[in-house]
Amino acid sequence: MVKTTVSRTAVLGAVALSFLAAPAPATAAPGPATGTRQAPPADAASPPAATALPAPDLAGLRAVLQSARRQGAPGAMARVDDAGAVRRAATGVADRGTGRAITTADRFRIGSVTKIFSAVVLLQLVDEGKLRLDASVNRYLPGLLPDDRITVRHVLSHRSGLYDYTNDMFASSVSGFEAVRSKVFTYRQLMDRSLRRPRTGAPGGAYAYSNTNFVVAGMLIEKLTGQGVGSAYRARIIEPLQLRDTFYVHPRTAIPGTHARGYLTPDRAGAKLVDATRQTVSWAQSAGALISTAQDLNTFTSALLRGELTSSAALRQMTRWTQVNSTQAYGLGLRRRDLSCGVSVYGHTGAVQGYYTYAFTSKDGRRSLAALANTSNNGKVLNTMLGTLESAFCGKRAAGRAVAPAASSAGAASGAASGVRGPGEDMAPEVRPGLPEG
Ligand code: REY
Repeated sequence: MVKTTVSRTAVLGAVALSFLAAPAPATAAPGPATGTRQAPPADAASPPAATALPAPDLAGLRAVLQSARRQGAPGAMARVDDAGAVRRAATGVADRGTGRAITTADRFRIGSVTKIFSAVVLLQLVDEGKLRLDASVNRYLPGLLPDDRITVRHVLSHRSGLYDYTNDMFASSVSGFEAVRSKVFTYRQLMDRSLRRPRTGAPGGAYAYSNTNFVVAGMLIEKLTGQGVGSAYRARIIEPLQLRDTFYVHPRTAIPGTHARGYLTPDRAGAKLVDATRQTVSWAQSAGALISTAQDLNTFTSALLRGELTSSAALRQMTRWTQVNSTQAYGLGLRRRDLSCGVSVYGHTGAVQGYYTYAFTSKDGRRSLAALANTSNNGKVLNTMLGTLESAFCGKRAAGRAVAPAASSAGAASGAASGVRGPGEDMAPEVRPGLPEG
């Protein structure tokens, strides 16, 4: 791909320069006590080996998307980029008003997939010698956190113990959303909402997903680059990779260009979906406010795992894992999911009102999947969409598993036997979706 070749050269040039300027990579800190697994870094200098993965199962992928629709998503789509070959699947509508069919070219809100972008910027700053992963956050942002022991690494791996303010904000999904959809928050205001609550754990302790951590990440980016996060994403990731459909428009509320509208599922069973498309996403910002497309997300996750965005030392730091549960681990702004066929994939999920996103790539970055359902607050749909990963990376070996309907509670829905887990640790406990009746 010309696009990737050109940008890759440019990015590698920048990485090489930053290495020359600042040869000291992050010092290796002891990992968390439980279940770390080191993934070898992708070596940016040598071409990746051919992917030895089962062929993607397009029929299985379509079945997953149709299942998500039956469970309440107005539309669902997925795109697989596999070493230059593209596979697309889509069903349902992008817009319930006009009835326009959803396509894999539609833009959408990617929610917490944004966290990978924030982490990449910070790891680039580590490469440049401007940030140390094991330094106290307060060293860079004096007085911000109530505990000097909280490090940059703790924040990026969700082991800071900082309370997730979205627990309170979205305890009630629709009224919580309506209360913030037009609001513009400063990072300080979001931090205050977290810090007025007790911390959930000791610095460096257990993994506990919290958006607050990536508000801190945004503040670090602003402090160290002198730019807003949108400018930093653009200069360091969007332009080098030529991501033409990726935007940080905060605090503007419209998604530019052709996009899928997003529909929030109310907590009350049977209530009408709420069109949540227009919002500032100010409650998330560097934790979740980017807009993108499936193609751009595949380019991005692939480039990251191929070592094109950071040094290999930095990627090694991003892929030092804290085990989350039997099928998931978290690195630095990056999630690893272990699929039913034994393949591990690397990326993130996203959940902002109206949009569920999955964006993952293989270890060598040669096969990537991005999938969207244009609804949220629907545990069945979130769980079902996990099946897109199974179809994309396990192929027919995942047959019969991916479309299994969610069974019981949100935390462990339907997965135990198949190795597919339901929505569990991807978001703060109080804002995890319930499984609607029926
Ligand atoms: C926010 C609530 C979940 C979503 C969250 N999102 O932490 C981050 C992410 C940015 O992408 C909302 N849920 C929904 C509720 C539940 O309101 N009461 O599902 O639209 O992980």
